[in-house]
Amino acid sequence: MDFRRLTEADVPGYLQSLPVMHAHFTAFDTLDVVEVGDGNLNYVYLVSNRHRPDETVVLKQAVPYLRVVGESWPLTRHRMDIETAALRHFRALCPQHVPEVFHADSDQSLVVMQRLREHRILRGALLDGQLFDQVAAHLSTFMARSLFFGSDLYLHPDAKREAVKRFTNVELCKITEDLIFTHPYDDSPTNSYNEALPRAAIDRIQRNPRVRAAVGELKYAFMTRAESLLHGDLHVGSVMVSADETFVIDPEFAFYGPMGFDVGLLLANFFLGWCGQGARGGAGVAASQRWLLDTAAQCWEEFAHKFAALWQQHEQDSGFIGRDLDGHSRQAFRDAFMRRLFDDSLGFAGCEMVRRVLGLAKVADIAGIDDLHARARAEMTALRIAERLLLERSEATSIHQVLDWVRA
Ligand code: SR1
Ligand code: MG
Repeated sequence: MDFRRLTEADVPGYLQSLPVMHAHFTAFDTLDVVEVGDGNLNYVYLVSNRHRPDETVVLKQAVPYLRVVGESWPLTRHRMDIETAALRHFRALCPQHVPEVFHADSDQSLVVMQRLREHRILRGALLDGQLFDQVAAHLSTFMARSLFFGSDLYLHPDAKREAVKRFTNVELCKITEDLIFTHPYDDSPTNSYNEALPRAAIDRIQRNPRVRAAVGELKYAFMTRAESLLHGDLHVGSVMVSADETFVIDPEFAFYGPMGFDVGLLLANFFLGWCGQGARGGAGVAASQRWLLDTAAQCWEEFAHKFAALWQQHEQDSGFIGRDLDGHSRQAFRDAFMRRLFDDSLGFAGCEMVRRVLGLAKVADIAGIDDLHARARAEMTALRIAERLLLERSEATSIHQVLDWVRA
């Protein structure tokens, strides 16, 4: 069937035409549909039976252009096939942290999935001052399992190469290459700057040869190092939370890339939240900022621990380096690997922080600050932290040292 963008009015009829939806809804003429897509790419409909609120799903549809820009930025709808495949893949690895897919329609570039009724987008919840005990434990599990089981440390090389092919995500990787690694470092027309942000602060990043070299190195790693299947956009807007549960959503940017990219984006978003909270001030700021840094540290430490544990547990099966002649070579390889992963994560965190200040897609934590001078203070702090992450990452001996850089 030819592609057609569904409107709110079309959704009940579309769902009724799907046999699988009859197990979810007892009626289709009492469905309420609300479009809530506040993301940059797609349309997202929340559907619920007004007489039975527990009968509810989410329908997400890709359009052949970038929604945030409009039809002048065409984009194939292939991203929805990637997103559906990634949701299914991650769900199989972490059913407690990824929503279930009920139906996928490649022709219409849409997916119908589990609605997380009790959950909120983590970024918004944090901005409202909510704090969550389990987030680091849950996200570190998600990252450890997704990054380990997608990698050559676990998969047979043939299966890994097939997976790299399957998850080749040409257009969305290009968006990331441009928006994260290229445009923020030049006066690109896609950039936008807070008018109160001093030009010197922008130049300090854009005209710094060492920063540009560091970012070049990270961009090259992003483009060439197919280590594992990444979520590809793992910021706090891609996480939904309740008091007890954490779900990772929106993996349309999934592709085979360097593991530190996922870890780094997540760390960066906690740091950006810290910068924003500091500039906003007000009651509860100290607790929120403490939570953000504790959560960042816990995410890294628990991730590293869980990832290494999975590796050890599966080492006999994969025999990645063959015989361990002196009894230490496997551990030596693992230690060097984890060190590099930490280094990469910090570098990618730096790139994410720069692009959220200078580039096209901002974060509400900072861009939502109405007082432009207060916003500029947050932006300058973020750029200062980012510069350090980019230039000094290989000198950091622990995540706690990095937190000192954030607080400095
Ligand atoms: C134009 S797309 C901008 C950003 O939105 C997504 O969430 C990704 O972060 C992308 O870079
Ligand atoms: Mg998204």
